[in-house]
Amino acid sequence: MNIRTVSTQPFLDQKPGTSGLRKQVSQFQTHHYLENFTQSIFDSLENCHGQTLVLGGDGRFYNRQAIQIILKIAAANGFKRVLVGQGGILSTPAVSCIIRKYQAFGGIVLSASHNPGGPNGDFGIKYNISNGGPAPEKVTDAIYARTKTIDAYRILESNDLDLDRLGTTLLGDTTVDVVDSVVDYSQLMESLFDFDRIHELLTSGQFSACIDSLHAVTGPYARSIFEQRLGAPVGTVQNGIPLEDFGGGHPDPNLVYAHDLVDRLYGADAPDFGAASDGDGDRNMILGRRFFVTPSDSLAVLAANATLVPGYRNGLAGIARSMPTSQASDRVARKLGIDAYETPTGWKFFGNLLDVGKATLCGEESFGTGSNHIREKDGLWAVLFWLNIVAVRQQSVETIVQSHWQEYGRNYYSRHDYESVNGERANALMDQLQSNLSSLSGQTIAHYTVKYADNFSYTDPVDGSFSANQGVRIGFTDGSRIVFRLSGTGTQGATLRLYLESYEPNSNRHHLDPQVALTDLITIAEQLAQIRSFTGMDVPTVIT
Ligand code: G16
Repeated sequence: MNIRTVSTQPFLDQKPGTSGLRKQVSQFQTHHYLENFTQSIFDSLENCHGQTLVLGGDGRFYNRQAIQIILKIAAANGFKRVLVGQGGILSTPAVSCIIRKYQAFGGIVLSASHNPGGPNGDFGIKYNISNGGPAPEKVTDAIYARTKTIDAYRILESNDLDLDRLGTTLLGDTTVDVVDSVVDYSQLMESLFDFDRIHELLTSGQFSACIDSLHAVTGPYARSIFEQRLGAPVGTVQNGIPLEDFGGGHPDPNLVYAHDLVDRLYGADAPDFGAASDGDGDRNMILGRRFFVTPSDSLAVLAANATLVPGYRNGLAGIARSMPTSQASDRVARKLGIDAYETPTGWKFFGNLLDVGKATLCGEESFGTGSNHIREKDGLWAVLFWLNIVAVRQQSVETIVQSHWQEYGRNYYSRHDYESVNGERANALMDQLQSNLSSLSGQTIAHYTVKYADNFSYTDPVDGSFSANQGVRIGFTDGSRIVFRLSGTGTQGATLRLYLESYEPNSNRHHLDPQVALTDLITIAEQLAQIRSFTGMDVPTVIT
């Protein structure tokens, strides 16, 4: 066995963001760049000698090359076994599922999630710990610290492995198992949902669905689960073949980027149900016929209906949401008499709550929903959850959401993104907001009175870890909110996110377009933050 120690120099831009390290492909292709980061991960783990690692990615450009490199570094660092998805393909939820099922030490997911792919697109790498979830900040901080001092990495000299053939090979002293990408995940789904009922629904001839994989990782999972196992007609899954550049698209399941699906669901002869997922399969968007379910509402509806689903029949321990996510799920928690948690943005903050059984369902406004079945958000899980509810209630998506609003009131919600803003200007906007916060409390703006104005911080109730500067929030006495934060997942310039929420108890006023219902808050946000002048943009890039 020939292990080479290669001298290297640190790169100073390897700080993991909201979800791992994301950069343009060209940056990852820089000599030693991926190698440095991978070695830094392994150096910051307690002892990876003799351990099992799970490895896979969303199939984007550079996935296969990166896997070959990581396999050789893992072998040189003494891992006993690596489970790698066939063809290098594993969705983020599947990695989480496999880590837990096989009690692996951790896993590496190669993805830049919803960011575009291809040679000119983005690439990413993130490390997940033994609970199957994203590494918490103390681990990512340690990785980052190591990237700043690294001077060598170890790599096995060996030929590339055949990633397409299932089976076991030896790489130095490391056993590499190329595993089926879908089967473990699909078994887990079958253990949670009423597959017989969903099968009945999908084969009844009375109900049609369209699942859009956006040429990203969920294609093989969705075809296997919905078309082969659950009997949906072939063609129910569209854009189901993972492509290295996602067919030139932007694998982000929202109303702007999943336009093929949106056109179908809002067109003539629209199907009853539509769903899309993102690059690595952890996000979801749910649509009814000519009806969009906001991710915040989706979490609330799933929570309110959870006992209709076998895996959640015994009820929920608690519901957690990220701070900018609407408060709709808090109302459900209150009614159910269970705890509601508010965490910073980033799935990693749910890990402890799930591990100790404080929360069962979690969700984020950024099209992420999930539960304690794994430690990542899970796109196809959310689709199955919705189909299970529809199958039991025998009602349309729209009727289910509207009756939810009737019972709980409607939390009007929208997010405005300003992408590719000059980084300095974006920071200046946030600084200016921050410096005015203390004077805002008690002020009346238009007909809103400010109840609190602060920069959100969070103390983890399980391990006491503290996270500051998680977003500026301005809350009003009627429960409305405006939140500002800078995204931690972009790769070019800064992305300003503006989150808007108002509460409407009166069901006669539940039919408004959210942009209309939120007009006053949009005006106040502009007044407070001077978005136009700081960003130089008159309108947001994306509104969801
Ligand atoms: C990641 C995180 C999510 C977060 C989202 C948006 O999702 O896992 O928890 O909500 O980014 O983060 P930001 O607002 O900082 O861009 P994904 O699907 O990109 O891994």
